[in-house]
Amino acid sequence: MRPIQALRTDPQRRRLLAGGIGLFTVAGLGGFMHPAWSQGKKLPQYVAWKNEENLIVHSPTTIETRRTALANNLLTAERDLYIRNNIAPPPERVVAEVDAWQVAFDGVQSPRTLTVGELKAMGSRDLTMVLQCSGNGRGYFPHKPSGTPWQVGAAGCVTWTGVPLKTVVTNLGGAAANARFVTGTGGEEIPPGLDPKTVMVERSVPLSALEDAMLAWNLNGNPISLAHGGPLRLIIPGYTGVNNVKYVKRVALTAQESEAGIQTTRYRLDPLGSKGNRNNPSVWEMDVKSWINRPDPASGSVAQGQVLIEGVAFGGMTGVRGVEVSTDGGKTWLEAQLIGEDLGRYAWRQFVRPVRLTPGTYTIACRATDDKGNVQVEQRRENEPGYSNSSWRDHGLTITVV
Ligand SMILES: Nc1nc2c(c(=O)[nH]1)N[C@H]1C(S)=C(S)[C@@H](COP(=O)(O)O)O[C@H]1N2
Ligand SMILES: [Mo]
Repeated sequence: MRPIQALRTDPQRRRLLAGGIGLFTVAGLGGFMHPAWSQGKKLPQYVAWKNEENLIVHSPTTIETRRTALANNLLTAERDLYIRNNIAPPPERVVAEVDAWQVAFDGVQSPRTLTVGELKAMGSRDLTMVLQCSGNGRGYFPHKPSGTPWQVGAAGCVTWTGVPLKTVVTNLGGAAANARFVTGTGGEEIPPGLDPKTVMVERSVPLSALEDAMLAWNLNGNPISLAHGGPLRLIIPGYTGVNNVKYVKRVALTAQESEAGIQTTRYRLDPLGSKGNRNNPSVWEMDVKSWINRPDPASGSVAQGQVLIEGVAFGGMTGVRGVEVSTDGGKTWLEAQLIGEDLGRYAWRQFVRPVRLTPGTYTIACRATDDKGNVQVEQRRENEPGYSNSSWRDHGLTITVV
């Protein structure tokens, strides 16, 4: 009934996994990389259960989903979902005992620690949303920022099951009077000898995010794998990937933002050529964005005649109202049709537009409009680390029709 789960608890896989975790070694502030990693394209062993043919392995801790895999399904299977880890995750055994995982709650009237078992008793709901790395689309920045050159596949659309954070906060007497942020702390062990602030994954988001935030134990109906943040993940719908803290061990409603480097100097929209600075805007809410998944130029040329242009579109904090498609690099636009189920405002929609194409070279593009009427931007917002690229021009594709 749950083939993925069966695979996950397979003893052989566990052994492989133990070997895989050993791959993580410290590489300074940049994160964790296998020193001898070359673009081997092989899945690292801790995620050997993933669908290799649907993935692009940039490094053992940065794995991207192929366009074609995103095109095939509305929801992204966990086996196809991208991976981005900053430091080595907690030991695999923590996902064998989901209900025993503990989370400390602070910045509430009655601070206390609760187990996942106790959280499950508070109720649950499903929420479908786009999970997208802040750096998705970084590969299109001409200044070649440091960091993974993701194109479109550092993103997926998945369903989480968990308890609304608001319910937990209410059960703990409500927010502390001075609360302005929701701060989540990842459960990774900090390697000895390192300053925790430089490596810990602790993110703060504005308190308004409490409205739809949740603490999730299931992904697409199964317990979340360790790779994706099991036993428990803090979900901040509409916010970029980094704000969705995996293996969350502490949730605090705080007066100040976290002092962790991942909050203060990283994930900031720093001007080109400048260093990370806490006075620059933090990467939080996602903008309206869309891209084409098919035709995929990586799959070769396209046969003349009717061509279906397919893709996905999402609004970030709202749903999408429509998508337009261009076959002439954005000079003229055609209305596309939204297809498939509407799984709520945080989910993406698939779209399709049939066009007739004769042999030649075409620049195809798409641009979405969200429910509030915001149109996807034409130009990227330049920033040194290469975050938040929603530019429809950058996401255009050149296809050859024969
Ligand atoms: N605890 C913890 N949470 C984390 C991270 C991490 O390294 N540790 N990476 C963040 C980043 S940058 C992204 S894009 C997403 C990736 O989620 P995924 O690997 O499940 O796709 O998790 C976020 N949450
Ligand atoms: Mo990310």
